[in-house]
Amino acid sequence: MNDTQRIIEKAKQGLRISLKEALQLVKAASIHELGRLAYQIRTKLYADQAFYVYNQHINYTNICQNACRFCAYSKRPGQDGAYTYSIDQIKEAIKSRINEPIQEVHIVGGLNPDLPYSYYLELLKSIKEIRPGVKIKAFTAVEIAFLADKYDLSPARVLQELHEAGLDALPGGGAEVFDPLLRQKLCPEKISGQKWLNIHKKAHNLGIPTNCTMLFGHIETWEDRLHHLESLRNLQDETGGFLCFIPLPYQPANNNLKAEGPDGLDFLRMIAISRIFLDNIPHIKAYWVFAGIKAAQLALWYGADDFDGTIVEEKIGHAAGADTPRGLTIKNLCKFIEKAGFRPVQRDTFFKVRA
Ligand code: V47
Ligand code: SF4
Repeated sequence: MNDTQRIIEKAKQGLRISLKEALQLVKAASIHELGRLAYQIRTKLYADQAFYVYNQHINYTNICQNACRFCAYSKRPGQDGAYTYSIDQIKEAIKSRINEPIQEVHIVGGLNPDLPYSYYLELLKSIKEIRPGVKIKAFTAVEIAFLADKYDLSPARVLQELHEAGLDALPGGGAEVFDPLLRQKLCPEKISGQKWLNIHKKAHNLGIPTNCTMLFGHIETWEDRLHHLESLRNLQDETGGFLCFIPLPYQPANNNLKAEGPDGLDFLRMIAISRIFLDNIPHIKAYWVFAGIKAAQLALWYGADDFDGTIVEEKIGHAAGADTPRGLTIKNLCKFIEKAGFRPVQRDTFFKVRA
């Protein structure tokens, strides 16, 4: 048995593999070997189920004081195309879909220096008033750090106050790649990887579960990717607060980073190694909006178990050239999962399955 086979056998038995072993796997194992192993792990956990959520995205502002090089979404104040939704506009957006059984509202936006702290609290409260049963997954760790800095509050206090106003979970955005040198090239103004991790840790300690992401397929190496995954796995060992990992394939259009984005095989290898390496994070999401529907269907065979949701109004990936629909009906979402050979199972933000 060679080294690669030995690592495959180890993971198959449910034993944790090291960063070095994971590197050996992604470099030496064939796509079939990686896929088979990741599929075995996901099937042991979830059989033929593939999860999805009935959700609505709201990107409340694209005005941002940062200028991450990969971002095609953000605008400077006053720039053509800059927008901020008023609380009334957000209420209208929620009311416009009140007859649909939406389970989750996902909210993220830019770091808009003109919005008062009360805007964020009111936004959450207004949504819960209109839809008391809905779960709100809102504001990346980057937005939380921005509010804490701007209003001279601790991140824990911001999280607590938002939680009291209706925040149920944090999305996983803003993680990008944790390596400091790479981060300097990708998003020099953004909070450090360590700070991103600390804010998630604080959220977990307050009982707020979170997701986590990694932006991949640009200028990073496999070493960078696996170090990033190792940081997530270490924090999860401490807190157990991550629900889901989402590898976000880089979308190359309309931004300042000169890179191509991952091809189909790279995407599948990334999904597979995520399932194999992150033995303590329950769910791996194939985010159809960024991956494309066809690649997301395939990813279910390569370790992913979640397809995300109906979305309707995605702006971040589409600004950077994603050519997927802006949203899917529940009927089509289920059809794509079934056609891929899996059983669609509706879940909420916490991955609780609807009775
Ligand atoms: O934080 C920005 C990334 C993120 C590009 O938690 C880009 O369930 C690819 O985090 N190419 C926002 N990615 C999306 C996100 C997310 C999406 C769906 C579900 C969840 C969840 C989280 O998108 C940003 C940034 O990391 N991003 N620009 C780009 N050109
Ligand atoms: Fe701003 Fe987020 Fe875009 Fe960076 S990725 S420029 S923080 S909106």
